[in-house]
Amino acid sequence: MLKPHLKKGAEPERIGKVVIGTVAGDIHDIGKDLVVFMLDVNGFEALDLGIDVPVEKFVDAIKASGSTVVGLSGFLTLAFDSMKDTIDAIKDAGLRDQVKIMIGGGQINDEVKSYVGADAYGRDAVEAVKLAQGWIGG
Ligand code: B12
Repeated sequence: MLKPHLKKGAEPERIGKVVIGTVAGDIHDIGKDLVVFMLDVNGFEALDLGIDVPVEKFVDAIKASGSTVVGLSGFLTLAFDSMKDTIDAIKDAGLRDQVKIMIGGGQINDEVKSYVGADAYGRDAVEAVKLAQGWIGG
């Protein structure tokens, strides 16, 4: 009974929340998990939605958490369109102005960033942390 409370009390204050997941149709999560780990140890609350994440799940998580940063991961070329669909759904939900969106994964580059309409592309987990710090602080 006491332990959860003690643990909660010992939790350091989090800098901000980042909703993150591997986009629909893609199950690669090794790279994403490294990003989640690095965000976590650098003081962010990473809300990990897992793999093959449907667009509505991203939208719902942003609404529920009030998160201001979103991370989309994908390793397949088909992930480009899933990322675009996800960002379009975020726009359609009227949430695009309240979030910064970073993307990353094996085949991702700046050209893909422009195609999908993200704010930034991060090459690795360290860059993901730097992007989140630039947008949220910390
Ligand atoms: C491991 C792997 C798998 C594993 C995945 C295990 C897992 N739990 O993730 C398994 C065996 C399951 C797998 C399955 C498949 N795979 Co695979 N897989 C790979 C492989 C070998 C490595 C990918 C990887 O995890 N790298 C390790 C991480 C650490 O790499 P990293 O890029 O350095 O990660 C950093 C960045 O990407 C960045 N990052 C990642 N996410 C994010 C997010 C944000 C927001 C930011 C900022 C940064 C960021 O930070 C990470 C950490 O520093 C690649 C080939 C390759 N060499 O890349 C193929 C590869 C990605 N797979 C491929 C394919 C085709 C498949 C399958 C479709 C195969 C099949 N026919 O079934 C299926 C996928 C099914 C599906 N629906 O997703 C192709 C994709 C080709 C393409 N053009 O689409 C590749 C490129 C292999 C190839 N050359 O053909 N795969």
